Amino acid sequence: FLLRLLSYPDFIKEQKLWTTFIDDTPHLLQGLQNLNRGQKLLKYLGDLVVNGTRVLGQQGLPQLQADIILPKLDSIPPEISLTTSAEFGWRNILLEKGPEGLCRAVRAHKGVLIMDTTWRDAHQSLLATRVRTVDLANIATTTSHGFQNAFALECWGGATFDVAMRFLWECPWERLKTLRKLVPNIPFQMLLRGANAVGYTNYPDNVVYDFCEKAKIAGVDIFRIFDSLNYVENLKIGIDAVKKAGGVAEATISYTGDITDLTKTKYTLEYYLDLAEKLVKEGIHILGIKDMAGLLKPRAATMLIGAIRKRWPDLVIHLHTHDTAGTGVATYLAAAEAGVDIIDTAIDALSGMTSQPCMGAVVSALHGTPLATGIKMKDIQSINGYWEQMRLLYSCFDPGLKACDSGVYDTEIPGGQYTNLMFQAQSLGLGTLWEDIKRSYIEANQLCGDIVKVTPSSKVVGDLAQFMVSSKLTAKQVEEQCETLNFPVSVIEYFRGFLGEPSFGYLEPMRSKILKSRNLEPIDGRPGKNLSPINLDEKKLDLEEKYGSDIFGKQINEYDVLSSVLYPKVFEDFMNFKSEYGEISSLPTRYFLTPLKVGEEFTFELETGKTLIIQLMAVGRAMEDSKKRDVYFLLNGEARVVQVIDEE
Ligand code: 3PY
Ligand code: ZN
Repeated sequence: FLLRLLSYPDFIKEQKLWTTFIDDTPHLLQGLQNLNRGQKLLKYLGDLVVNGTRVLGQQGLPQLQADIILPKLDSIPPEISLTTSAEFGWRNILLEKGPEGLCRAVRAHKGVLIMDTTWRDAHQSLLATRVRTVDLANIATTTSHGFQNAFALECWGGATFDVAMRFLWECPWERLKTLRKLVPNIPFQMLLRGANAVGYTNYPDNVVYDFCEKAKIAGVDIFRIFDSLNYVENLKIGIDAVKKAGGVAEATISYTGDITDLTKTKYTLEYYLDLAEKLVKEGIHILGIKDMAGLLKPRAATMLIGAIRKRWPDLVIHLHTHDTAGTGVATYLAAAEAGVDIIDTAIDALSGMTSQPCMGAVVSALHGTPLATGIKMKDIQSINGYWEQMRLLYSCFDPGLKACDSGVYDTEIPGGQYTNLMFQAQSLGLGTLWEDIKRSYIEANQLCGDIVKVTPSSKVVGDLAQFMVSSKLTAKQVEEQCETLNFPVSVIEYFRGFLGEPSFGYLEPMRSKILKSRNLEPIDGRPGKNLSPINLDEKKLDLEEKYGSDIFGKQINEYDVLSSVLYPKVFEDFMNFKSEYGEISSLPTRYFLTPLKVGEEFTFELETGKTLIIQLMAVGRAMEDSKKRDVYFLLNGEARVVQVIDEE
């Protein structure tokens, strides 16, 4: 290829500058880029063959080892569903009338609206957040048609941001931009952890503002803003940042406890109404109720939604729950009767238990009533056919939860964390460990002051629970020995005040003892107000210097700057991965997770119009001195070899 390039007449005769040459001959540059990408991709596949599965946490291989069948929708001609996106949807109303106009239209709408969480929370809660962009993009156009009456698709934020880079080696921003192009008609919603953005700790305010601005530009319409302690000062920053970015601000109450239990005196109906009042005062567009652990029983939904609706007749109310105990559908039906506007469901194959309630169940339960959702059961079934395959494709990240767990009313473990903790307990192989962790989680929550548990405060409680189990400590012992115990960092940071203020304060004298014995000053008030702004322009220059440019252009853009600020180490590892293996996000998941067998061949589209046919030919022996192995492929009929270090 290089010989061909050098013999190119313009390059030789006119001694063109490389840059003009690139502009004038993009086809040649494309060829070079493909050559480079192809070789790096083979390196990834070779590595998989020699060293086995690469994605951390992968247990075994995908159960689905066949080509994916894309569904057809009865409602539209088959050729359209895969090529052209739908045009009509709630996003048109948003673009035309702005956030306030959207909210007015929602309130005027008779039925209950559905947000589909399949692309974010459902796979975060069931499949360790491992669903890749390529598998979302493949169903995106069809979804734009099938769910065009949906209020929104939740597709970004929460854990998807760091997991994309950390485990899938893909850029979260590119995911958002890709999906946005394919779904122009349905609003996109993201989960924003308030002053923690999409991280696990508070960031300087300017980072939160810049993050929201970029997220809006890249494609987010609606931002669900929550704070892991329901700390209003933190929530305010998120609300302001979203509004300044021009997004729809859905400020959120995180629900814990049980308002129907009158013996519980902390998280009462009054507590939630008071919080809602404070949020409404901030000029929010939508009020979210985030029941991250699935604790909102049907009667509680009637009480809470009923009271909010009565006090704020014009306010759009959006309810989110998890189905861990199995009461999710009943809760939604009660909420619908009480005046909720929007409810979150997941496509059937990725619903239930720690995920959202089943879309088909909710849609059919409301069908034929004045509260009908506008989504057709047939379309749900068609799109579900795709997700049934995905459930098998990602089986190696599925902890295989078999049943509901009404014990969640005591443990209060959020859906996403539940499967994570269970998966960890399973991989350590100790039979009773899971029970021990659940018991300690309840105690750890009390030690933290009986707090709202949602990322990142849930991580604090989970870390403390795991610490108690591994150190064989009771709550009493933790309290007694708190001055000397080697607590996880997250626990110390929480007690210092790094996350903000818990609604009912800390457990005393434990907090004071922890800080005093370690000579730590408490942080009062909103942590972000003490953090110096990060100079993002300077940061960009630093990164540009570090990663430079290749002949195809700069390696760093302004989105990468945020990725690096939020997750410095994860971003660095991601960039290192890319420099070794290239951009592999279009590689089909089956081959991303399964090593090829000798002789096996597959075909895929690297990018539009560029098809690769790859066959594994042979694997050489490890060289004695370097442990390297040659791995031989055919790439579009040409022999290629890559060298891989055998890490065995
Ligand atoms: C997240 O923050 O990722 C959550 O899903 C919280 O529920
Ligand atoms: Zn959730």
